[in-house]
Amino acid sequence: NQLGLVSVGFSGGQRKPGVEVAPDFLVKAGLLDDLREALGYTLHYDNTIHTYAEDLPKEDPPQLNMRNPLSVSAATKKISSQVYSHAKEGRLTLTLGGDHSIAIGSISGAARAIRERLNRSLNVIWVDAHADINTPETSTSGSIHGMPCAFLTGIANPDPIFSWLKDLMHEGSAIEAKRLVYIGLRDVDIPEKKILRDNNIKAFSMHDIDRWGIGHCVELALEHLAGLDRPDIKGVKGYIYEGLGPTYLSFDVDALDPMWAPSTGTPVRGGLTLREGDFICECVHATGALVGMDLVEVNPIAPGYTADSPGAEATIRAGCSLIRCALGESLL
Ligand code: DIR
Ligand code: MN
Ligand code: MN
Ligand code: MN
Repeated sequence: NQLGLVSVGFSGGQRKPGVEVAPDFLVKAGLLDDLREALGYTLHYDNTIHTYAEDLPKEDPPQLNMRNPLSVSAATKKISSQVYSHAKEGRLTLTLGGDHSIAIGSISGAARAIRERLNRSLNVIWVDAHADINTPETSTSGSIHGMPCAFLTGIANPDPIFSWLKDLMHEGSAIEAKRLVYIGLRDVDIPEKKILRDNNIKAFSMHDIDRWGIGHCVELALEHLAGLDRPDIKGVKGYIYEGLGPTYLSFDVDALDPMWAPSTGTPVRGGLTLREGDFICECVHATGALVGMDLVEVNPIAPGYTADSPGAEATIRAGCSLIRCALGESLL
């Protein structure tokens, strides 16, 4: 049970200060002791919350409708190699954000290691209120945390800002669009809806979850991914999805309803309960196919909150709970 932890204190993928302090608060809430003592992981951690300050340019004006493009590129390039170093040793990786732009790094690094070690393609389960699949052209905010899925799938051209990403790509993408599955969507921009349709990307919105229940939606999501590698096997035996390949879980805390996770940059009402979020994480853990996880967008000082406010504390506690569930807390 080897776990590689990367703490990322970076907020340049969006406009609200505060997500960069989240790893500090998650750690202070006792997360590391839980991982080591309750869950029995051997932790590989440099005890550093990386800001990549020495890599960031002094001036970073918007380019090609992206805010802080050079900073996000420099930080994610480093994150990618940090996650890769852990994953190439066969460790499960946990990346604590920071905003969701950091997934450009964590997922590209994990995908590279999985391809080199196992010669397999990485599956990604993206749990979020948002699809984060704008291209620089379709984005109305210019915030790169709304674009990671476009860069990872090759739907957005990494050149010239993320040109380093091309070295990690295989046949035009870091991850294949068919291996990306969303859960929890409810605030998807109009051009993003077209991107999802045009690329036939699997998504379970809050509407689907209301209609079919979280249990069935998670089952369908896992069946879809498992079927990509073993189309001959249909159905589920317990939680063993035969043939399910290495799978990455990228969890944006704003997937949860603001009742459970209010202290985040872009809260959207009508989200998952904490229990539904924990359930998704438990199911992914139970497959045995989880190779890495992000927990992003916890912002203890989001507008209207202070770090010691009940809303911020609830959000931090929710983040810790999601991580523990993905790493096996609920096993009996
Ligand atoms: C919006 C909001 N779709 C954008 N995105 C996110 O800025 O592109 N908010 N990710 O958390
Ligand atoms: Mn989001
Ligand atoms: Mn939005
Ligand atoms: Mn997100």
